[in-house]
Amino acid sequence: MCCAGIKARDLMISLFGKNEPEPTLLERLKKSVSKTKAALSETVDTIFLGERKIDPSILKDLETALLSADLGVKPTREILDAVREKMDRNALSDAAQLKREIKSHIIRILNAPVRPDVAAASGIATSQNGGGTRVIFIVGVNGAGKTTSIGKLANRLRQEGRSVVLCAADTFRAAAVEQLEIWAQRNGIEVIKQKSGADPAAVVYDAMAAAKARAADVVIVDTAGRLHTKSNLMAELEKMKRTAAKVIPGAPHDVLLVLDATTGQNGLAQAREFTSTVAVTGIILTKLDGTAKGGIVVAISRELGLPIRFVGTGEQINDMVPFDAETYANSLFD
Ligand SMILES: Nc1nc2c(ncn2[C@@H]2O[C@H](COP(=O)(O)OP(=O)(O)OP(=O)(O)O)[C@@H](O)[C@H]2O)c(=O)[nH]1
Ligand SMILES: [Mg+2]
Repeated sequence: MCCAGIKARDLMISLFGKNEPEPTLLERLKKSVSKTKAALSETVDTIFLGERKIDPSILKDLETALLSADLGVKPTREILDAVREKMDRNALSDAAQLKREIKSHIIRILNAPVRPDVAAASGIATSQNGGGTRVIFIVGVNGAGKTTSIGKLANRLRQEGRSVVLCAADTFRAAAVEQLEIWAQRNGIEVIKQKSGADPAAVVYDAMAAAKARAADVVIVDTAGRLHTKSNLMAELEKMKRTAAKVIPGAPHDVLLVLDATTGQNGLAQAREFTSTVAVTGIILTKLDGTAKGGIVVAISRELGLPIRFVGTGEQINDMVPFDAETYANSLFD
C-alpha cells in the first residue's frame, strides 16, 4: 500500500516535476545576470579593497567596470559624472553608497520615457486585449532567438488564458516551419503555414484570416532573420505588415525586435539601424543568461528609446521574464 503510494508520487513528480515553488522574477534574473554582476558589482567591491578612499582615482576603475559590463559609452559617462559630482560634495563615503548611486542612475535610464511614437502603441505585456485579435510581428537578425521567443511568449499568453495562433512566415530558412511547429505543439496551439519558399505575405494573409475566423486573442508572426541592409527583405517585411493590416485593421499592433544580448555593442549598432527602418514597438532581449555583458540592457534603453518588454533567460519554454527596471537593477546590486 505504502509502496504504491510512493510509486504514484514518483510518477506525479516525473510527470509534473517536484512541487517546489516557482523561482521569483528576481531569482530568475539574478541567476541570468550573475556574470554581469561579477563584472560590475563585485568589481566595485574590489575597487575598495585595502581601505581605498573614495577619490577621483577610483573613477578610472569604475569606468572600466561599467564599460566591460557593456553599459555603453553614454550611460557610463553619465554615471561617472553623477558619481564625480557626489564625490565633490563628499556625499559618497563607501562602496555601498557608490553602488546605490550607480543603481539609482541605471533605474533612471531604464525608466526614461520611451519614444513618443512608441509610447502610443499598446504594450503586449500590459494590454488587456479589449478590441479583437492583436497581431505581433517578431523581427530581427538571423539566430537572435525569434522563434524560441515566440514559443515562450505563446506560453505566457496561454497561461494568462489567451488564445494564440502562430504564423510561420519564415518560409526562407530550411526547417524554420518545423521548428515553429514544435513550439506550437508544446503550447497545444495552431500554426498557420504554407510550404517552404512560399510568399511570406501569403502566409500572413492566411494566418490573419484564420485568427479572425477563430476570434483568436493574439496571432504571433515568425519572420525570417534579416539585416536592415537587405532592402528586398525589408520591403518584404513591409508587404507582410500591409497584408496583415488589410485583414485586421491596425495590425501589426506590436513589432518586437529580438536582440541577442551576447552580441553586445555590435548588436546594438545593428538594432539602431534596424529601428530606423522598421517601426519597432519593443525589444525582446535574449540570451541574457551566461553573458557578462548584461549591462547592454542599459545601453539599449538609452540608445534606442524603446521599452525592453521581455528578457530571455535560457532555452526552455519558461525561460523568459517580463522586464522591469527595479528588478533588473536589484538583481545586479543586491
Ligand atoms: N541561452 C539561451 N539561448 C537562447 C535564448 N533564446 C534563444 N536561444 C537559442 O538561440 C538559438 C537560436 O534561436 P532561434 O529561436 O532559432 O533564433 P531565430 O532568431 O529564430 O533564428 P533564425 O530563424 O535562424 O533567424 C537556439 O539554439 C535557441 O535555443 C535565451 O534566452 N537563452
Ligand atoms: Mg527563427
